[in-house]
Amino acid sequence: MPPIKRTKFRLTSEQLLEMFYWLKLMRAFDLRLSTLVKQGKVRSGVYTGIGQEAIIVGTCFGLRGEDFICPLHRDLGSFLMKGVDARTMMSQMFAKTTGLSKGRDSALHSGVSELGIFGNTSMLGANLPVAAGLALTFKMEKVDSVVVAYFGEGASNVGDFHEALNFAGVQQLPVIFVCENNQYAYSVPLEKSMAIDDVADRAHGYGFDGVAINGNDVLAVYQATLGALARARAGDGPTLIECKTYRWHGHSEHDKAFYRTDEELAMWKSKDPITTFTTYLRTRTILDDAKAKEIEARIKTTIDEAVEYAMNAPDPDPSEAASDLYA
Ligand SMILES: Cc1ncc(C[n+]2csc(CCOP(=O)(O)OP(=O)(O)O)c2C)c(N)n1
Repeated sequence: MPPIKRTKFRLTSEQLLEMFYWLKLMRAFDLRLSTLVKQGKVRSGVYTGIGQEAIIVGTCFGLRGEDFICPLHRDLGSFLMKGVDARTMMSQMFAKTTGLSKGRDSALHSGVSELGIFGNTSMLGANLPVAAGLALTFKMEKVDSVVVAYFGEGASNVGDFHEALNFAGVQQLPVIFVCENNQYAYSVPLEKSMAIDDVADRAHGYGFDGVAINGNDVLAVYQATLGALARARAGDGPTLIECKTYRWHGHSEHDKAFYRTDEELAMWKSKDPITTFTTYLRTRTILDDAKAKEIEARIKTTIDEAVEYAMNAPDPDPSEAASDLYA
């Protein structure tokens, strides 16, 4: 299997600003949710991806509508990028009828097949064989769509992960396995759950390439994804992209994360993917104060409206609890 190529790409200023917009929107969405949890206004468990935004933006930016994503608990931003309206997403978090699962589910397990979003289940790693199955469908139907499946480094220690990678490697499936390596699986640090440094190395055991990259660099993530997408669309099989990153908040909003040091958090905050990308844009004069203000105002309006909409939306009616069930 040839190693993944360093794909050349050129993005226009508008596209780079669009990436900036998504990064900032995701951060703002998660930060607002975090506040709403503290105010006791959100009914769902909230697992923010603050600090990890570059992974979602870099992997989703080059996707087509027909491509599928299999997001995780921390990946609410991927729903937004795939086309879910912020009001619907916020309603989902408030368990309202206007949410994706109409208030009958915790926030994390919804999907939208028309938008190419496959709903995750609680079992870590269990989304990966499903992603491989989805990719098998694409292969059998001879379409060049791709599946992007997200997982944490913790999930890469469960059997489902290994079965999915093995099957994808044997069948040469159009799937990209994206590891969001944020250093901790709940309170368990990497070195207590893995005897190797890079999750990416695990792909080699299944006959395809794995790359470990800086997950806080949105352009590096985008570049690696482009290479993996090209390979998958050409019928050359899967790729594992391990994105090294860090989650700024606890595992969920109720976790104070006492198992890590302030120094460690400060070190990773100094590698903030948004600050880094902002500097990149400003030094190239793609972003200035006026543009930044305009984007921030647009995001604030979007989030304010989404919260307002969700809070005022109707609660689900108990009589409808069993509708839309398969069995
Ligand atoms: C099979 C399984 N074991 C344990 C859990 C409980 N659990 C939920 S999230 C989590 C930590 C996940 O860590 P990781 O896979 O690295 O993803 P992260 O939360 O860091 O993004 C655990 C242990 C679960 N949901 N499924």
